[in-house]
Amino acid sequence: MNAKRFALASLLSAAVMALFADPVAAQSTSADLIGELNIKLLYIALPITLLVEIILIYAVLRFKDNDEPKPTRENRRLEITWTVATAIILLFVGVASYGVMADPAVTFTGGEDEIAPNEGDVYVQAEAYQWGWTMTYPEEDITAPQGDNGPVITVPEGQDLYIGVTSEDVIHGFHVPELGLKMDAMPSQVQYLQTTPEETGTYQGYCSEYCGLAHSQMYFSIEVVDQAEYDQWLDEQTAEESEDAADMNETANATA
Ligand SMILES: [Cu+2]
Repeated sequence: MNAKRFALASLLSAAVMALFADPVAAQSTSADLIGELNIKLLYIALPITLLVEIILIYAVLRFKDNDEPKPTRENRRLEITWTVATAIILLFVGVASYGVMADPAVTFTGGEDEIAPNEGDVYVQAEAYQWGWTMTYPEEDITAPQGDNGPVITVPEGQDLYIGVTSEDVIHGFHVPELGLKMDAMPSQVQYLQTTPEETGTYQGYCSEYCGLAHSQMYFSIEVVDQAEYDQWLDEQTAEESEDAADMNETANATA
């Protein structure tokens, strides 16, 4: 392979990689941050990979028939260059990663009073058990209905969403890959997630911590709808809950 062809092949593979790394439309602020960081790191890693591979292949082709290899000579300038270059790259990776990890949309460290502080914010409590999820809206006093694949959390687009994740028994994991959400569900401890869904749709959720026999069946989903649809859904749920309560009262009265 001549140098021209090699350069062309390198460029082509770089283009293909960039194509695959092209971010899909951001579904939430959390997924946004994580996706952007991924791309930034890829742009650093790509040229380094190409440079190393080119030097390696060049060295193999150029010196493969060399019968009298000479020992490497010390080159202080080269050593200083690669030490400084590595330090700069690591510093960039560290600063960029810290910026994302310190963002509340990735790591929420706020206290109780910072949970859903604004009007329109939604707070959902996700309680895991062996083997399923109980999803409740403590402020509205409703429980998320069951869908075909576990409970369905309905939330409005463009509003801050807070999720308190906890467990009844063993350690589980709350994971919605497309929304960039992941949090361990620990018994007797509530840990919070914060995000803003930016795209309507249905997002599949999983248990991400192996927790026993039916671990693989611990599905749930998050349904992101527009505000009007959410308000309507909320009204329906509230009406249903009070109907259920009335039914229960009637049954209790009838048996009394
Ligand atoms: Cu589980």
